[in-house]
Amino acid sequence: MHGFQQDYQQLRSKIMATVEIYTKAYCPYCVRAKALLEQKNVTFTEYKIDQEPQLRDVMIERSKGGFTVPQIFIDDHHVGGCDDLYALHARNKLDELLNP
Ligand SMILES: N[C@@H](CCC(=O)N[C@@H](CS)C(=O)NCC(=O)O)C(=O)O
Repeated sequence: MHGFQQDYQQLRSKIMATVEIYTKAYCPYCVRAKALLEQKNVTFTEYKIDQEPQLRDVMIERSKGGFTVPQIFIDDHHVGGCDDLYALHARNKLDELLNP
């Protein structure tokens, strides 16, 4: 990575929340959740539990039993699934979580 790109990423990671999403392929709810994050220009880490099955246990543990995908975390706070993400957005609460 070039110097300015690295500076940009470091600055961005200080400003923006850390967003993590557990997904699997052929999951319309995952596509929908990622579309909203992308629309908001959010950089996120995606854990593909079908490609790395051991991550499924981590997901269930972190989401206190949530076994459907997606499971979304913002700054380690468990948001829930796709519907929960859109519900936050509808209540204008998502931006404040994304830009703490
Ligand atoms: N209300 C949930 C629905 C999520 C859901 O039903 N996901 C499906 C895949 S698209 C799922 O995980 N089904 C159970 C499974 O595949 O084990 C949400 O908004 O995230």
